[in-house]
Amino acid sequence: MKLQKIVLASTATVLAISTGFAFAQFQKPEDAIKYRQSAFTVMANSFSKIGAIVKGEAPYNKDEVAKNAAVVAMISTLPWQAFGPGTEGGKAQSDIWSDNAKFKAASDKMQLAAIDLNKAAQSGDLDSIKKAFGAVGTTCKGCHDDFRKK
Ligand code: ASC
Repeated sequence: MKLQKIVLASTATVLAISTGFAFAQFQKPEDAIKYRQSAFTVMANSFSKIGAIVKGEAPYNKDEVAKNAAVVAMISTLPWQAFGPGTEGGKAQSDIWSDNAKFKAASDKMQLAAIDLNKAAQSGDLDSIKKAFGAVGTTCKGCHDDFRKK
């Protein structure tokens, strides 16, 4: 099975598992901050590679988009476990902890949009990829507006 297919099949499972409890352990708050920032960095790197294609700055290549969308879908499941109690800091706003339900809803939205982008990427239909890319970008921005320090 190709990586993308495995990711597609397993993302829903990972989502279901990770909603119930945080499974990462961090020694210090800084470790959690570093972990979540690293995950966002890796995700943004793949997302922007798709963005270059969507914006017409790079030629469309199905495998390239499929690979990067799979990375986005997989990595999108990871940062949230590193926002546990006592890990305030970095660019995270305090609302993440004071209104955690809203933060969780925003993160779920992003992960579901990333699954849609991955499906579109595996299908190879550029119009669907463009739509799904825009939808993911909206969820990134929404969360940044509400929960990330400027
Ligand atoms: C990116 C990136 C984000 C989102 C966001 C969309 O490429 O790093 O955080 O897109 O800017 O509005």
